[in-house]
Amino acid sequence: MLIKKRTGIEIPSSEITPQSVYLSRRQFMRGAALSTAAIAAGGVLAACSSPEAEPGVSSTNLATGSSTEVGAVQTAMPGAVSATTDELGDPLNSFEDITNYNNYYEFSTSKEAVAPLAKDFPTAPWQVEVGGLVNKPKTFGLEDLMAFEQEERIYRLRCVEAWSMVIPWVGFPLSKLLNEVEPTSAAKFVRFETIEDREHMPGVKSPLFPWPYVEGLRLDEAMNDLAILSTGLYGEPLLPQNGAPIRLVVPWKYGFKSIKSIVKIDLVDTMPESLWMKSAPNEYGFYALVNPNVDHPRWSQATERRIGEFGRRETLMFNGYADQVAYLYDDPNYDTTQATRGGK
Ligand SMILES: Nc1nc2c(c(=O)[nH]1)N[C@H]1C(S)=C(S)[C@@H](COP(=O)(O)O)O[C@H]1N2
Ligand SMILES: [Mo]
Repeated sequence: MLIKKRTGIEIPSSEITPQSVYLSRRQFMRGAALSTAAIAAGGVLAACSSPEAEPGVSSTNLATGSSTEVGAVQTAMPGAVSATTDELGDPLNSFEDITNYNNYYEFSTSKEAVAPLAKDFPTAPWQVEVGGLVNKPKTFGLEDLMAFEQEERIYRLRCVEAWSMVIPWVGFPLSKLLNEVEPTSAAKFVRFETIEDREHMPGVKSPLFPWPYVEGLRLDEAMNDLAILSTGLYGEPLLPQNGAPIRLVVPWKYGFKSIKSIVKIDLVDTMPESLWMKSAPNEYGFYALVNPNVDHPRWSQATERRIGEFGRRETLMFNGYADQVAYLYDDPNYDTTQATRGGK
């Protein structure tokens, strides 16, 4: 995985309206993106914020040191990222794919319908209430979330439906937010909740699902550096279809764990029951670890379709992040078969 630090801006929260927070944020993202791209190319790559790729301009992947032709990659905004591939050498998915092929059941169960339906979803002002078993409960506004140093993280996203993408997220480690509220020793799990906005989300009228969307992590999983809260992608603020203004990204687990548009985070002592555990406990479990050896009851998980590619590729254990996360599941009594689907 590529981790590139970016410097955060400090906006005095008392002096700004939510709208200006958003605008400052856009400017920040663009500025940060440009300087990162210039560094990535060793000064060779001209800063470019246009959505068109510049054919033949080379950029260096900081993780692997390998060079790639920007023009050969489908990136919509090459100037806004520090690399054109993930650390395995696979190209980033295009901005177009990432923002038009979405799972977000609050809007629609059709992936292509989400973006147009979510277009006017209001993402500012926004608050995330963090509480439960903590010493310092706090409600974070957008400006508080943007005050965390924003980093670029290029991660694979593997959906349980067996498709995948490589996405250049912008965000910050979840651990930073959790440390700020100081979980007590009784806290064992983190429970996340998505907004339930009946006015703007046509899908929540569906009685088929137990809204709101809820997900959870064990506290030690949540503290792992790979778990981030994302505020953007391709150097731009998140669009509503990707979970604006703030969503979780846990790349070693199936995509449904990466809950969107979070309004509530609670530290709890028992395993939270997610929307998917309630709706289909035999198919979707709490851990949901990406595991090519454990099939979904209705399809194989051995391979996946990378969006934008022909054919299929092999699915990697923990989605290719075993070195960073395998220790979390070392317990000899731990049953990864169960962990991948239902149960503990
Ligand atoms: N609130 C909410 N979060 C959600 C979902 C959803 O329907 N509602 N879908 C999940 C699934 S199944 C996947 S694969 C990812 C997709 O994220 P993306 O659309 O940004 O690629 O979001 C996850 N987070
Ligand atoms: Mo998914």
